Amino acid sequence: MANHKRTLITSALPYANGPLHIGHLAGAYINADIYARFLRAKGEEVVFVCGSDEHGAAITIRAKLDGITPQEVVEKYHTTIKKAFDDFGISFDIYHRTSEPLHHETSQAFFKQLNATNKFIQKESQQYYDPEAEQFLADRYIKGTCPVCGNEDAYGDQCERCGSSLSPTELINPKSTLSNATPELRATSHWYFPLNDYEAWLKEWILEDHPNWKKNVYGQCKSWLENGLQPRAMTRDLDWGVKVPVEGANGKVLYVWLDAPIGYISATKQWAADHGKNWEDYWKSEDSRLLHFIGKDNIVFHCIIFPSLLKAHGGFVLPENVPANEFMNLEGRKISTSKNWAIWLHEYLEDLPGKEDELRYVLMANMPETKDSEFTWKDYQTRVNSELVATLGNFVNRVVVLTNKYFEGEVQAITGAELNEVDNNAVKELAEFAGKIDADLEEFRFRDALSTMMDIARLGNKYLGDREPWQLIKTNEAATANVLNIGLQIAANLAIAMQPFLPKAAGRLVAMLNLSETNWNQIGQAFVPGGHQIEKGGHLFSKIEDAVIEAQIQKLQGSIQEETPEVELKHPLKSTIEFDDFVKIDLRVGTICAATPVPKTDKLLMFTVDMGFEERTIISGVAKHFTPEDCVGKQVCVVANLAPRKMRGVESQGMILFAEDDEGKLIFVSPQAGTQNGSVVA
Ligand code: B3M
Ligand code: ZN
Repeated sequence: MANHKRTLITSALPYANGPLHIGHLAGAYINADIYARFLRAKGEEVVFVCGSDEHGAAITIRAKLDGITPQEVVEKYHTTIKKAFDDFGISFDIYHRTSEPLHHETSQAFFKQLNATNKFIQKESQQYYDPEAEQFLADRYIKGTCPVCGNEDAYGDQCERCGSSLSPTELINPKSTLSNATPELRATSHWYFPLNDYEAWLKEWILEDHPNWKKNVYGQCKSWLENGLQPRAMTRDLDWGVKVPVEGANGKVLYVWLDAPIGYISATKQWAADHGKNWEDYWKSEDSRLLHFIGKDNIVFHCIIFPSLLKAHGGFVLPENVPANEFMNLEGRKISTSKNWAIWLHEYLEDLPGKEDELRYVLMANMPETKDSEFTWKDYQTRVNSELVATLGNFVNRVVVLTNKYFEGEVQAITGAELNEVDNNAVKELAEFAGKIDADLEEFRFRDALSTMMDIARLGNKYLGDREPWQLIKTNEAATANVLNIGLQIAANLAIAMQPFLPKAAGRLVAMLNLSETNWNQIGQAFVPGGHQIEKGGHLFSKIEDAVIEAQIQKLQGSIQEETPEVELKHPLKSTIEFDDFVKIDLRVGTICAATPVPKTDKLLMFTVDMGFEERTIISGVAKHFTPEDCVGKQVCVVANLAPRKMRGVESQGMILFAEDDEGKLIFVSPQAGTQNGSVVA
């Protein structure tokens, strides 16, 4: 591990275009939070920054869907997202936003510097333009078929199914998501960053200097570099975002993936300004270490594009590591916002109030560290009930309750003469935890670290089970005092080790054990002195009942919105009507007994229709399709209760049904031969 004096931790800036779900937490936030809390517990200098990503097509598309302005979108979701992070104890030192003027200034200055030092190429290109919406289309406004995997819903910049990064012109059968029109190519001028010029440097910096990066991250970078890099446009034709700060760039904004990572810098600046610190200590000083926590879909931006931009600019530190996670699936399916297949954090808290740490625990235990992972409600229940309640909570409760019961809550000093081998082994095993969680966390192995933390509880549980102080008290009070002392040392160790993982429960345990000052380096030690007074016991966690889980599973199944396969309809389906509306229509069988052209028009035919119970005069606009002779004698379906309408001075008393095929050809809708006139069609 390189020498460093301070650490800047970043978590991906979530788009402020919707609420957060469990996949977000498991991907880039809980892990970063554990790491930040761990460094703080060790007394290291650390700043943990994040904020809302409020630009880009993600926002404008949401605004269009919701029928509100982009500004309203970001106001709404910035607040929701910030609250969810707070609720789940994600301990950012600052949660900033890219709509802040400080961010606009910072990213514009960055762009200007690159522009002034000729780091861009300005180039005219052909770009997709939506002739109906009359605007150039951002990559995300174009959908089509992925040339790599055939996914029909690929975006202009990326296929979310196979992960390929695309450019809009690679899409097969492109469509504008604004109007569904087929976009056309038009000339526009943009600032390109020649990423290919950084290829050799990137190969050395990543492939040679950072073989320690996680396999999934290193592997993705390697394949990007092997496939060769292309210049990337750093500006966009869009009216929402950071304005391009140079002459002749009207109507253009910075590419969101240029502006968003600079959000880490502006967030640090704001934090420093608020706390009387110098932001450059974190960004421009060699003894500072930069870590980006992200999900796998952001790897290229954080490992290849942003570092190259920082390098081109000069003067900035580069990320020392980018411990990206893979994705978390939910009950056997990919989490999907559009299909509403997700557990939304705000809804979880409404349904399971006070259970923040429980969710943190299950997400950590299943964190998609090296490959995609899975959340299921059954697993949630099992882990909470058997690990948090039956192991951790039960152990703590027994020690605390028994110490109160036998010794009025006072930790008894150890009586050496009464220690046996089981006691000595427990103390020895406890000592082995020193530095163990650290080793896992330093290498971003969060699942292992969590399980090591739980091993402390397992040790405690086993120890109490072996020594049975509730039996021992009947024969040997001094030995019982020792057992409870050792049990309490284990519980006190847990109270410290839990802090990065389960901050709320750790707080409750610290209070229960009446520990005023703890520090990370106490892990492994029996540090609670004889004579120390603890508080009354209580359960750190409570059992999740079957009914709760059943309700969640039902809720999830009931909320999914299946997407109907997209078929191109010449006549798109009309909106749904109720049955009650349908039965208002009175359809009858009739026979056309006379047909004549309506004078002074080449469109209309006038029919006399025998309805069985009466004759009707009906005018139809079908003269271009049929001659009168074609029609006479045909049996047809008639809308018999349509309000009469005057056409060319004649009252039309109903409507004859025709089918129209894709070529626009009309066909009579006729019942089987010999149907009685006047029959009801229903
Ligand atoms: N907002 C993409 C995402 O939420 C983007 C991350 C920006 S990090 C600088 O996946
Ligand atoms: Zn694909």
